Amino acid sequence: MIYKMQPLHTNNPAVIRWVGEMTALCQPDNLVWCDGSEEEKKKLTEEAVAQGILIKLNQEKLPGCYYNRSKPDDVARSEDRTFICTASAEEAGPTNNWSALKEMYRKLHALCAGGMRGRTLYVVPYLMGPPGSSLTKVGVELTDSLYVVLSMRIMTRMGKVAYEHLGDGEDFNRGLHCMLEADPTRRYIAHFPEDNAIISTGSNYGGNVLLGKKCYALRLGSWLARKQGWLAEHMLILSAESPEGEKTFVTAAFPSACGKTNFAMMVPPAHFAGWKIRTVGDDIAWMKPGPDGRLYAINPEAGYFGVAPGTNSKTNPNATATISHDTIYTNVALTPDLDVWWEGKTKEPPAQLTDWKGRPWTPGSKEPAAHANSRFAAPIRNNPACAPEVDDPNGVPISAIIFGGRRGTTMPLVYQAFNWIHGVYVGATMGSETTAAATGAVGKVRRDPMAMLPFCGYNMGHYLNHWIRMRKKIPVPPRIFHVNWFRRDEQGNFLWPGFGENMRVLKWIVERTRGRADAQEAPLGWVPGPRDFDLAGMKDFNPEKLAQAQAINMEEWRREVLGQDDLFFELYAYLPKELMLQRELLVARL
Ligand code: OXD
Ligand code: MN
Repeated sequence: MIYKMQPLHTNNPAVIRWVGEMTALCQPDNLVWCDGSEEEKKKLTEEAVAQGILIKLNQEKLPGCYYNRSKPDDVARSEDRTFICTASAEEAGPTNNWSALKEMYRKLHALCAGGMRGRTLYVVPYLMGPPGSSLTKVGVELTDSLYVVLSMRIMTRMGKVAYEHLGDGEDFNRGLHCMLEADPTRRYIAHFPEDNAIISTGSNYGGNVLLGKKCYALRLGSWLARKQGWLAEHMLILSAESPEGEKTFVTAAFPSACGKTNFAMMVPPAHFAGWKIRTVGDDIAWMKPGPDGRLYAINPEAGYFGVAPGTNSKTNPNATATISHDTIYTNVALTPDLDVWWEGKTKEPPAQLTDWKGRPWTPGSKEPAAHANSRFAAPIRNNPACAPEVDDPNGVPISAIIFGGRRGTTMPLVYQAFNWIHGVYVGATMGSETTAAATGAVGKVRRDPMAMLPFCGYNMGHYLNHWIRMRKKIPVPPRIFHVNWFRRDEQGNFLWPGFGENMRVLKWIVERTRGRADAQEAPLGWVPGPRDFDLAGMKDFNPEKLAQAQAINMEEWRREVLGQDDLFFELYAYLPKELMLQRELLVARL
């Protein structure tokens, strides 16, 4: 096939050679080299609308916004189809699906052979991280999905900037996405860490196909981080500025769809006048020790790929503003005048909608109007609370790392680990109820070490060892905390109001890192005493309720420690002995 002559935007021989090989394999009818320009965005958006891939939303209400409806069986990450492909199964470890490298290449090359006939292959160069940072990495994604091209343009720094960073080097991620009609029987999300390569087939869902995000920044990122002595984590990054102008940077690891975006964009209640919370990132942190011995973090992404349901001007006003323009929505519901709606957007649903499957919907309909994992992709700069540091190549110094899951019982609102090693144990044993972000059962507690279970690109036991070893590389380590916004009383009501009120927890954390807040020693770690936690101005809350939210129930903790057994058993051969000791110490304290 001879492709129409067009600008390649790069002379990099390795890129040109690889694109040539993949083109020969997939045999698209057309080849388009993307440059990331505004004109290109306009042209590709028009094409996506003409082809029915995107629907243009009401431009008066939602300027620059478009809508995509996916196939109903392609709505979430497919963890059971996600593979780490290495020479030995041990490298992938017991918590990952493993495939022998050669075997998976053979299988996927056979699936992709001629897989783009009649279609266009887009070459999408992108940066993960701000230009000029030593952590920043280059990727090139080849995809036959216009939805992916336009979403990558939001989620990464896409275009010529990536080729400029790469120069004539060969160190870039080779990502091939062959959509194959989003056919679940041909769905594979395969990672080849030794080759810094990804092949994703048979899906068009963001988490499976926006290859810079989960695949590169987390799975391959974590592999590289271990080799090179840094951390690639499933964490938001926020800045908390006090009324005196003192900024404290914090990261937090919560599993998918457990409120990272809400926490990263939090608006403090009136009582905290003068405090400013700004977002550096809402999903991924790359962190490296800096010259002053502290841990510095960058957000490798340039956009938010957030869960729509539950988002409204009360739960997350900054997200509401962020997604009011230049956003791609997926699988939400549509109003007759082409506005968007999802469960929890307004108290009363509109009288008439088109649901995420394209069917007429009314409030009497049995199924939700929007899919539980319906999403928005919006540029990071849309956020009115975007931190000015997002483009700082040096990153931001981290004072606290917070772990947290979605737990209806057992876990108190907040506690602080005694030290780094204890904090690694707290993160490693994190449990959370599963959500709609991945296909499978929802609401089942699973162990999710550091919220990385689906995203660790190598042996989880080695990953926990890496965390333990990092202590020696960080002379001034962040303090480590655990939070749980989701604990319920016996009637099933949430014990803690959450959202903006989480500022109270954050303030205690900030003050702890600054050595200004007191704490009491408890079996789990340090906890705030009644005078150390600011409850002023709270309606329907009092110290008794706080005590209930903080309570340690021995029966629940017995089950909790036993519940850690599954993970410890699975990882036994690789588990750092420090974690076994921490477990013994916890049992002794309980
Ligand atoms: C995400 C996820 O999309 O964790 O961020 O699933
Ligand atoms: Mn995530």
